[in-house]
Parts: sequence; C-alpha cells; structure tokens
Amino acid sequence: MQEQYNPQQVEQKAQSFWQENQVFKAIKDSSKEKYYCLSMLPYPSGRLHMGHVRNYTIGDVISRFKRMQGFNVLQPMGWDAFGLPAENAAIKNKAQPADWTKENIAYMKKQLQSLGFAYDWDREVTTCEPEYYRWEQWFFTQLVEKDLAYKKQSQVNWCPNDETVLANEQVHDGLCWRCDTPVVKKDIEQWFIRITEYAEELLSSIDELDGWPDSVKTMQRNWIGRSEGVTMTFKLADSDDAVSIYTTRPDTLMGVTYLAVAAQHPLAQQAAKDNSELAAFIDECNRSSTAEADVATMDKKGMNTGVKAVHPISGEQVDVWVANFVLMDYGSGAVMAVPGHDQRDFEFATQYGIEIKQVIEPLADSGLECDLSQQAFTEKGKLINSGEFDGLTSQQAFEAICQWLEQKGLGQKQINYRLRDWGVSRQRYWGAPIPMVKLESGEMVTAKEFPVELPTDLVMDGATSPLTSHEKFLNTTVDGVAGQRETDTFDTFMESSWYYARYTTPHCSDAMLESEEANYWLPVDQYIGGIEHATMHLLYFRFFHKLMRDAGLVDSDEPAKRLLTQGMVLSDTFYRKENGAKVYYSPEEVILEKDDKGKVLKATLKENDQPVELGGMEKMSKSKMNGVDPQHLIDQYGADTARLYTMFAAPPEQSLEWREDGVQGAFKFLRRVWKLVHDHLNAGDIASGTPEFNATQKSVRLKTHETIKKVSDDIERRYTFNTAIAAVMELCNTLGKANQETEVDRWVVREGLETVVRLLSPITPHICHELWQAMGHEQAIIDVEWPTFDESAIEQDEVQLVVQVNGKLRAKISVPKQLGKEEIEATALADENVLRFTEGKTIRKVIVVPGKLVNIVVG
Ligand code: ANZ
Repeated sequence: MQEQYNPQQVEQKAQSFWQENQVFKAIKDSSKEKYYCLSMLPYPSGRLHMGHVRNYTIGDVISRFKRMQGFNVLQPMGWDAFGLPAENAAIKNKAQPADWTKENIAYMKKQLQSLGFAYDWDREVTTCEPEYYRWEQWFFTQLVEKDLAYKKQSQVNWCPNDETVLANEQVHDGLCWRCDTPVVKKDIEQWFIRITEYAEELLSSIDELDGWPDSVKTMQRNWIGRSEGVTMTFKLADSDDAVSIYTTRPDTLMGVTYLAVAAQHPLAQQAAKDNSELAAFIDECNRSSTAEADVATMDKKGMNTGVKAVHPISGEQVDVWVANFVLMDYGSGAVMAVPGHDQRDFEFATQYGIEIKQVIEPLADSGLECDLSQQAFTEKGKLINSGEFDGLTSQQAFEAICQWLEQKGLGQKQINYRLRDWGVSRQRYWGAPIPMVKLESGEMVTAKEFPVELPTDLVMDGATSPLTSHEKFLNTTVDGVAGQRETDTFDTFMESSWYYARYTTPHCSDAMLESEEANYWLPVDQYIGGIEHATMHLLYFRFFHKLMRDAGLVDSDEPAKRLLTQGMVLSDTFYRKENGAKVYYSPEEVILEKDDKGKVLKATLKENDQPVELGGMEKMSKSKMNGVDPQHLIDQYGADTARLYTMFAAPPEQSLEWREDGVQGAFKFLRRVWKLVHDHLNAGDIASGTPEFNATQKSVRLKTHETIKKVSDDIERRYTFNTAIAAVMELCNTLGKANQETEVDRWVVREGLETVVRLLSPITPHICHELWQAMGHEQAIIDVEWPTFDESAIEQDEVQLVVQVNGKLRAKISVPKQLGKEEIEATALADENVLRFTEGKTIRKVIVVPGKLVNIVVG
C-alpha cells in the first residue's frame, strides 16, 4: 500500500477516472431536483490568475456539495472570448486575434482541468464562435423589429488610443479604464438597446433577489436611480419659446434665482450664434467629460447667455446660464437653480454673485440649522417666502405646487431614471458583427441570414477596424437588394449577458435556446463572481433574461437566485523609491524577515542587500509585481493544496491575504490526513455491524457527528468554508489521539475518517477520491451521499450538574442522564470538592433540579 502522499500521482488518477467515466456530464432528469451552479466565465487572457482559482474553487465546492446532497448538478465553463486585449496583442505580434484567443483558451483549459473542477466540458461555450454569436445576432434583429434596439446619433466618450467608444462606466476620472488615455467627446451614430423600457421592472424585482448581497442590490438601485419629480416650463421673456426643466424639488420653486442649461442644449446653441465667447465656452464644455462622477467633483463653470426666463408664479425674470454641470441626457438638459437649497447651485451662485434666496426653513423639532452664508440648506422642511404656499411642509408643497402647475398647464409629475439606454456599438474588429445592412436607398434593415460571420482572413495592422475596408464582408444583399454591412461590432457585455442560458442548450442549432431544456435548468441557483460586476454585467444579464422571457424563450423572471461575490486576493508588495517613483519588486527578488506568525517584518533586495519598503497587502497585479502564479503552486503542491488553501485562508466574500506559509500549512494538513487514514488501515480490522460503545468511544463519535452538523451548515447556509475546514481539522486531532486497540475502537475511528474524507471531498476531491478507495469502497466518492449526522450520537448520555453549598458554587459533577433524584443527591454528597465544605456540618436540606443543579444547605 502506498504510504507517501504524492499529489501529482493522486490527482492524475482521480482526473483520469472522472474523465473516463464522464462523471460531470449533466443530463436533464425531471425526476431529480436540479442545481445550476455557475461561476463567471473568464476572459482568455493567457493564464489563470489567483482570482480565477478562488472564484472557481468556490463554485466547484458548492457544486460537488450539492451533488453529494442528491441534486442533479450543472456546472459549465466557457470563454468570454471577444474583446480588445486580443486585438491589441494581435496588432503587437502581427497575428490574428482568433489564433491568439484559441491558444490562450487551450492553455487555460488545461489549467482548469488540472485543478479538478467538475465542469461538464461538453457544454463549453466560446463566445467568439459563430455557433454562439449567430443567436445573439438573430436576437438583436428581433429587438430591432420590436423597436427595442435602435440607432441614434449621440455624443460619446471616445478613447483616441483604443479608437473606440466607452460607456460612462468605462471612463474613470476622465481616463479610459483600459489604457488611461484622456477620453474625448465625439458625435457618432451608434446602436442602443432600450434598457430604460425595463427600468421599472429591473428596479422593482430587485426586491425578489433574496439570495443576493445587499451591497449589490443597493448599487443596482442607485445605478437605475429612480426619482419622482416634475417637468415644468419656464417661458422665455422676449419670445414665445419656453425652457422645460426637471426638478425633484418643486417645493423650492419660489427660491429659483436662475436657470442653467447644458452646453448642448438648443437654447445654448442658439444664444451662441452671435456670441463668440459663449461659443468658445460651449466648445470647452464639449471637450470635457460628462461622466456623472466627474461632473459631481469638477469645478463648476458657467456663462450667462443673456436670455431671460419668466418665473411661472412670481412673474419675475431670471437669467439663463450655460453650466458645465448640467447633463444634456438627463431630464430635459435644463435645471431651475435654487442656490438656497441645492449645494451645487449654491456653489455656482456664490462663484458668479447670483442671488441666494431662502424658501425652506428647518422643521421646528428637527434640530437642523440653516445658514445660507455657509452652505445650502438641502433638507426638506417648511415653506417660507413662498406666498400662498407658506407654512406647508415640503411634502405638502410638492403636491400643492404640482397641482398648481398642472392646472395652469405648466407642468406635470414625472418619474425619471438615471439609467441610460445601453450603447452596444463598438468600432473595433474583434467582436460579433452587428447584423444590420444599409441598403443602397439608405434604408437600414436587419440581416436575414446568420451568422453574419466575422472574417478572419485579414491582418491586424492598426486600431482601425479592418472591417471598414473588407470588401467581401461589406458588400451583401438582403432579399436581393444590394447594401453595405454595419461595421460596428457588439460590446462584449452582449455575449456575457446570455451565456448562462446558452449553457443549458449549448449546441442547439435551430434556435437560440431549446426552451424545455433551458427551463429545466434555469434560473441559475448559485452565481459566483467578482463584485466589480455589480452594475454592468449583473444588470445587463438581468435585463437580457427579461428580454428572453418576453420573447418566449425562458419562463422565469430573473436569471440567478443566489449570488456570491468573492473577495480579492491580496499579497505583500515591496518597493523602493527610485527617483521619486515607487519601483515594485516581486517577492522572489527580496529576502524576508518574518515573525512567528508569518508576518513580514523586514525586507532587503537579494541582489544588493538594499532595504526595501513594505507596501503592505495589495490586490495581486502585474503593476505591483505581487501576483502569485497558480501554476507554480499546482506544480509544487498539487491542486488539492491550492484549493484547500484558497478556501481556508478567508471567508469567500472577504479579501484573502496570501501567505506562503499558509500554503505549506494546507499541504501539511493533507499529508496528515493521508497518514491518519493509512495508519488506521494498518492498525487492523474493525468490528462489524454497529457495536456497543463505551464512554470514550462515544465521545469520539460525538465529535464526528458534531462536525458533520457544523460543516453542513457552514457550507450550505453560511458559505464559511474556512470554518468548515477548521472543524474537520479539529476532528482529525481527535481521531489522531483516539485509541485504536480494539475492533470497536477502530470502528469508531473508521467512522470518523470516512466522515473526514466525505466532508473534505468537495474541497480537495483528488486526495479524497484516493483515500475513499483505499478504505475499501467500490463506489467513487463523487457519487457518495453527503453524510448526515446521527442525532443519537450527538445526544449526550451524561449531563453536567452544578453543585452549590449554601448557594456557593463548589463543584461540577457528571451524572448519567437517567439518574434519579436520590442517586444524584448521593453522588453530589460524595464528591470530594463538596465534602470539603460539608464535613463536620449538618446537612439541613438538599434541593435537586434535574439537568441543572444540586443545592446543599448546611448548618
Ligand atoms: C431644483 C432643485 C432644488 C433640485 C433643490 C434639487 C434640489 P435626481 O434626484 O438625480 O433625479 N437636474 C435635473 N436635470 C438635470 C440635468 N440634466 N443635469 C444636472 N442636474 C439636473 O436629481 C434631480 C435634480 O437634479 C433636479 O432637482 C435638478 O435639480 C437636477 F433644492 O431642481 B433639482
């Protein structure tokens, strides 16, 4: 019998077994309850990183656990294969994005397989394959037919380096999220999908997402940004025109001292015609960012247009300004400014010397103060300086002023969303072609044949999409009429919006989804991925699910029941300040001094003994040189150690602080389990059947069954795999110390070890596969049931009682549960600690409260 733990051998053997027996193949079986466990699919960047390992291990543990609980589990994997990095790499290497992508997929697939993840590889989906994107194209044309997708000219964020449009979310502090190039504005025609049509449902059904983290739900609510307000018109003083504004605070109407419009507003454009200074200012605004986050923080700038508007109630005239903080695509692109009660308006008014009026005062019992020499008073309160509305609360005034405006035909209530329609056009090559054709007549029509295949017979020699000059791709006919294809491709968020559904019927060749199969598996029971997807991906895929539902393809309302967002993987960083800049060094380049807990105290450069600064734990990244390549870990310790360590080092939702000694600790533990099992097997036969147990044996069984109870709960309900592992470690300690002299002793230890192996098997499946076999089982552990705890083993035979003498705690005694009052009294009186306080005294009374205490009164 093999005595040494050799992970490479063990892992190879288990993986071959799984593959030969196709154990992870998921087959629809209506007699069984299904469980669809999904981890976010990776971008095939080249190699797996530690974040992937963590994400996919969590998914795999849950999948294997559910399978052992008797569910029919589906756990698929695929590739989010379109996107810019492939294209950029191809330009650099004068290669084909398709080839680069395929090579990466092949390598990363091998890595995933070496980690032993229980994927049904027959369902692998690669989003750059025509077999996949053809259905996305078809679906898009359906949306166009339903007017849920459309093309419009719009001003976009443009990255001059990547030569593509960026969504607002992809602009970080005015820079491109990928390459940090300053983003500029550009007017182009783009395709949009009307996510705003679904804003209300996307918002209200967040309440049904019981299994989603609150943080993600809040982010989605804010992202959708529903607000209730009023749209109203201000007539212009010297013309018949009017400006429409949107406000959430009609109660502050009497405090309006100016109007502000966006630079792109028609009124601004008109006023700029004979005002070159204004035209120059508008130009400047057009060049800067309109990402909302930036608008909130940037300097407020404006210019008076010279146009005047008339206040609808007071009839007073107010100036109309152009201001850089007013967004053209929110509300009506114009605001009524109330500097007394809106901080942004306040700052602007202060800067330009515009009047500030108070029209709201704090409610008497609110404890709030209003000091308009310092800042705006933005809370709700009671109206003052507002004529007939004086004395109303903000809430009452909202209604009263709305009514007043409605009666005069000057305004009406309106619900607004911050959410914008989803721009899906990208001007780059490596994506799914948008299946639209411009006929010679200029009419834009949907393609009728799918896939509209992305040509791969071309050379990437620059960022400009080669599609724009690819004659064979460009020229086509629709129903016999000649036309030119759209050269924009889809944003890759399109592919990741429905891949989870395609996995259920991955090879269906005559439809996007085969509904019966899809409805058996959907919705996803557990989705796992990074918190960075809280808004974009996780909102788009909810939207797409609803679109597919409304197209009759699926019958559920939401794509995923439970969501787990795993934390980041951090590790130590080391740097030296060189010429004022931080230069980072990888851990391999430094010598470390650590304390006995493994914490780094000091570091010096290997090369020249120079001291190195400790940068602390940071997210693993190339730029900080602190990434740990999972492949090294797998090569050195094996996949089970990598899996065990990532699950043990932290609860899944928290950051994981990488520590090399933790990895070694995980490996040592597995070696220990291996030895425990083999030592036990060498110790001799075990009793047959279920024997009688003595007190010591019972206490070992108690530990075994308590552990089953705890681990089941930790995994199922709390996802605290780390505490589950800690509990198994404790059980191993107990088993390591247990007697193995008699056959019954060994029966008890065997029960414990079989439990250890079953409880660990979702986490470290290879070693458990091997040990289970070694313990003489025919059936592979993957098909074994999850253990259930034996109530009678947890039930203790003995109870502990407290013994008091004259009300003071003097002893604790253990007595058999069934013992009568008289015997309990006798045991208590005979206890030596009790005797010390009763000797030579008269026992006046003994009170026994069974299960709790014995009180002895002496005199
Ligand atoms: C007057 C007012 C007084 C406002 C007050 C607020 C406080 P949410 O809640 O996000 O919907 N606003 C309207 N359109 C805008 C645009 N295109 N660009 C920039 N700001 C715009 O925000 C609604 C509020 O944002 C509106 O209510 C308006 O300012 C401003 F004490 O009107 B308010």
